[in-house]
Amino acid sequence: MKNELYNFKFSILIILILSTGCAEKMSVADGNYSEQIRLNQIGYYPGASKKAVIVNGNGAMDFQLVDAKTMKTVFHDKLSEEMSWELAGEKVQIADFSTVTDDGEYLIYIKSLGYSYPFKIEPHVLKDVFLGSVKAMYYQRMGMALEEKYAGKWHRPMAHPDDSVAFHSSSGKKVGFLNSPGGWYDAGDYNKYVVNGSFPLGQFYLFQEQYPNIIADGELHIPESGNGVSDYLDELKYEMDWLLTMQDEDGGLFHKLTALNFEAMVMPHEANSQRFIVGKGTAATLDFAACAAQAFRIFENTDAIYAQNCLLASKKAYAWALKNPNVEFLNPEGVSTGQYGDKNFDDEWFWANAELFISTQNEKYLNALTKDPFNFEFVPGDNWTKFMRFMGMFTLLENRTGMPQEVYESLKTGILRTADELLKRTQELDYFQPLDDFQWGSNSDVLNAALLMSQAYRLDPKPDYLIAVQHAADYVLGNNATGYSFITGFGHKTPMFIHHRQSEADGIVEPVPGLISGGPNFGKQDTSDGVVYPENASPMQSWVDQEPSYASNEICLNWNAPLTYVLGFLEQESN
Ligand code: 9MR
Repeated sequence: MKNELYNFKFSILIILILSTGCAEKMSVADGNYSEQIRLNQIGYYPGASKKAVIVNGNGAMDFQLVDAKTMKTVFHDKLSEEMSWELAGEKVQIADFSTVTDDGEYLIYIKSLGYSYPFKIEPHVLKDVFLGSVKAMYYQRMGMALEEKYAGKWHRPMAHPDDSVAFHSSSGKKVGFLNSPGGWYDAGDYNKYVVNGSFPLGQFYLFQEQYPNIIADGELHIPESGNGVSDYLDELKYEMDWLLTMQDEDGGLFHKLTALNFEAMVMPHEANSQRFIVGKGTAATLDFAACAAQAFRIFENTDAIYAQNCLLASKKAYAWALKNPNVEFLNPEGVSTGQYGDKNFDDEWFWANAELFISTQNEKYLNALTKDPFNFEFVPGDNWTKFMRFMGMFTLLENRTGMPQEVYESLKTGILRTADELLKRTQELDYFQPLDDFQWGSNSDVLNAALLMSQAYRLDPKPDYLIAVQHAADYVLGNNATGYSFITGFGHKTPMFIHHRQSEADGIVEPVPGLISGGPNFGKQDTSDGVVYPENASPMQSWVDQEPSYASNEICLNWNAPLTYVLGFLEQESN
């Protein structure tokens, strides 16, 4: 990578020395790119819609597309008229180079601004970042050492064995310990939460169900590589194995395994506060029931016994929820880590009923999920409380066996309607993103909206849906009001100071790669902890690359999962 970059810069330098003096061109050789040209910093599929956003172009009228090898202009066109974009507080113009389809590496050049970052046009252009988004889950593993041969410079010692975790009184147990090893760290913190283990795992499963075994055995380079099973399944099983341990004998799920308070910004093996099994509730139990029913279908072909165990566990959880339909989780006194709370369990019931119906074909689940009108409203923010309703719908639409035609039709109509609303937004909004409300984890809302539109594309392959999903990927990869590609290690300007304990404490300059930052958050809840955002930051710019910014620059499982889906979907549908 570094060599490539060096060669690239060197060849530009030679060409520029040979050409007559041009100050802007020299600046590329210095790695001095214009941050006012916003685009997908990785690149575009040949057939994709390709639009860069030019911020404050100083009256610029046109742009050139320059071949990075020859530095010759291969395409030029007019910029769009200047528009005012309120959400970003910017004046912008669009450079549309969709008609360029030849493979290559390019830069955009605008006389008054200089060069954009170089980017590619080629098939499978997002494959590496797609793989990186899954490998990131390996880097989140606990309960095992990350060996250098798999983790490279981010290797680290064994930490958090979680083999005898004390029960907190909120769990309903008074004595004993739970053996609950493994799984992924939720985010920048070292705790694990059943709600936010099941939900992202469900999103990862959705991709596997729709595009099976896209990642081959060996492709992620993880300890299980070479066992004859897709590395994707191996990685997901690491989290599933842990989730199964969080089920109590009566079927209910403990809410989380956590220290009482968030640890200091230290390495995992230095975060040694006592951990507890905390709480037990309906949301965690139903989310687990849904995810474990999905796991039955996902592992059926590779490990039938494991698959059956997952289904049994799912039914047992569902039975507990029937008897305990309203057990809300609230952090007990003395516990201040993530709450992942929810009062309304309709979405969780819907998801569990849908997955159990498809996995068992038992009509009682179908009857339960059709008793209330379907709700198709897409609402951003705290998506671990509500997006799982859509997950249930996607599963129903994907697996039609046994489903009454009218149920199918009504789901299809509803999803397409919501997708059309989101699509309309992408055609109107600042960076072609489907979202104008930027809450905690807004990047995942952008990606979940894209995931929904990708389901619409599977139901009705209108090119506009694919374009909108592509634009959501462009958004998180750099075509946004911050000018950052939000995925660590992928792009030219990426977050270097994510709120992630290992990345902060490991002494390595680059953060752990493949993790998506939460993104702009107009709530800026961390200002009370001293985080300073740019003065008068617009909603889309309420993001800072600062380690203390847990409200804008943390990473999280349920943010990476839709990233993986969207990138994987594009890899499958755009090539
Ligand atoms: O993603 C969660 C966000 O929607 C909430 O507004 C926020 C505050 O409750 O919590 C976020 O989840 C955090 C979790 O509680 C603990 N691990 C890190 C998560 C990401 O910030």
